[in-house]
Amino acid sequence: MKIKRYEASSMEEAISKVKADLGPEAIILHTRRLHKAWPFNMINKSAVEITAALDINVSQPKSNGEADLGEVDGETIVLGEHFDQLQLDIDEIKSIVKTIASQLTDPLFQEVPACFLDIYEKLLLNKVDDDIAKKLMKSAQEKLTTSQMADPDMLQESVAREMAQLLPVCPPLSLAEGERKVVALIGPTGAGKTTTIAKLAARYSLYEGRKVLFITADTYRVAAVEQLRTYADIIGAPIEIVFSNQDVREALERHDDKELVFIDTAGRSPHNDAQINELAGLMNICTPDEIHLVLSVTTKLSDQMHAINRFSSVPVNRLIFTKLDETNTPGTILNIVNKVKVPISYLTIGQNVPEDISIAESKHLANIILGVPLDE
Ligand SMILES: Nc1nc2c(ncn2[C@@H]2O[C@H](COP(=O)(O)OP(=O)(O)OP(=O)(O)O)[C@@H](O)[C@H]2O)c(=O)[nH]1
Ligand SMILES: [Mg+2]
Repeated sequence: MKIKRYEASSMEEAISKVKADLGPEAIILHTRRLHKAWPFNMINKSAVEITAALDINVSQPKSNGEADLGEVDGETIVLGEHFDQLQLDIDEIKSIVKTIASQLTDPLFQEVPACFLDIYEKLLLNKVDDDIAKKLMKSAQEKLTTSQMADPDMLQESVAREMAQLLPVCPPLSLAEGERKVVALIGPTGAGKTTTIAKLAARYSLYEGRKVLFITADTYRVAAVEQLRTYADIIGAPIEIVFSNQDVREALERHDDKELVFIDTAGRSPHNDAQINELAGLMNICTPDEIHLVLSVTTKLSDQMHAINRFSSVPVNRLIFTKLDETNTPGTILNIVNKVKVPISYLTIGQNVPEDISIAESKHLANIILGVPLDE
């Protein structure tokens, strides 16, 4: 086998050279483009290289029993080197094909179209359940045209719309003329019950001129009563401290002119059955129109779920998520409401009373979960 390499400025010219030199029986083994830099890289010139072979059995049979050698530009090289290079190229191609094939068969690429990968990653980072995230991508994709899918804003908007449908919310507290509403906030210790009551009461009292009453059943800590009393004084609303069920009945009767009664309860440990039973008893006496379970999003998902299960002996009909300003993982909200189907009433986003509270709105919350900054 005789092997030679040819360089020319074009493929046609290189092939002519091969033909002229090795004749029409020559076999082309390899072609490649060369980019030759001229001195000082002033000009880039492209050229073509052909490696061609001629079976010497055809033209000039070898009879001296030498090893199978080839000749390139006058040099003699071992033919095996070419096969080694060929083998390396084949291995590289095989590995590329394998990567593509594995991507095509990877369930992720089947469930999450490539254009959604950024959003998908963000959702997982924000702790949205993998199953829910994939479901969202799928339903968003079904509603988009191919050209819409090329637009990142459109993708985000579409996922936000789909997510909003999974986020049940309820209208804010409202009062018809002459109506009275009793609203209780319950939940684990330190979730933000008292602060949230202060925010709500301040808004309805100061902005809407509603007559507000505070009742606190949190008599376990002196500081707890003082905390609520401070807010009551600022708002100019009365506060009743109740120690027994009888106290609750009397307080409600005494203040039958109040339009909005906010009942603050002591933080209860979801692990303490006696505390939960006592709370359920209190709710039986007050029969609130609304019972909001207050959960801090800074608490880990499993603890939030545990609290929801334990507080379910109380007829909770609203969820308030607090401390959204302190979390990077708001996706847990979506996971929770996807399981418990209780609507969200309010979100709180800071310690300031009364500013840092907002009425839960599905699309706005979806944007928060998607990582769109709060003030957008
Ligand atoms: N960053 C932040 N802090 C909040 C928010 N809501 C409440 N807090 C803070 O959380 C802490 C506990 O709030 P509280 O309102 O006393 O909570 P609680 O549920 O009444 O607590 P207990 O009565 O002890 O069960 C306080 O320091 C509040 O200022 C919020 O939305 N964001
Ligand atoms: Mg409190």
